[in-house]
Amino acid sequence: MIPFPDTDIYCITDSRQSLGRSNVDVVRLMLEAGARVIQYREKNLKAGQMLKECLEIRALTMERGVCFLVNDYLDIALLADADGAHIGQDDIPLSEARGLLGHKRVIGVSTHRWSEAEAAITGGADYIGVGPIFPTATKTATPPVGYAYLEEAAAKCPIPFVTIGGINENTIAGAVERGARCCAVVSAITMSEDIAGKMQLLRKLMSEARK
Ligand code: TZP
Ligand code: MG
Repeated sequence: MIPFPDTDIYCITDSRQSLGRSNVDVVRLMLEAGARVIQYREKNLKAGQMLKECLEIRALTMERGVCFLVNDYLDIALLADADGAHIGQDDIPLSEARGLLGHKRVIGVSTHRWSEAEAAITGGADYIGVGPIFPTATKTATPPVGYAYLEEAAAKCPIPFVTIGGINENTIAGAVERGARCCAVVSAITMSEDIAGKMQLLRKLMSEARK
């Protein structure tokens, strides 16, 4: 199993926002651009199609030693032999997910406030998502939580955390200045015609904001 990496950008798929490209094609571009973690997040396709894509993505990520996580679908994560899964507050609970996935696989949990982070940390999550920080066009049930929770997580979180929600070239420096170390990005990358160029720009803005 490939462990959760220490990295700057956490790439997430979304076939509805990929300029007509398949998730597999988008992931190929993310990998060519140096992504170290990929989350397959899909709200549109049927399970059979999702599994097919995940098997292809597993092969591509395995070749490069890239951590591959599946959002929501623990069955697909297991069937595709992904490195783990990502769950939200309304998904299969962490304890049950851990029972199914075991301790060798990564489990990440979305959180929107510190009390949820504490529960995920106590429950043995490998990392947490922190957000949505900014408004986002990507489908999510939760309104933006703003900088306060990011700053709290940056100060207190003892496990890796991933900052998410409306992260793009205009917002990423502000997030890093408030303590974001790894940023999860959907549309700014999936909607880009030049995924490598966009990832390079986001990385440069992050490293400049860290100075
Ligand atoms: N969880 C919190 S915000 C979000 C998810 C999945 C969507 C982030 O998408 P984008 O396009 O990077 O704002
Ligand atoms: Mg979910």
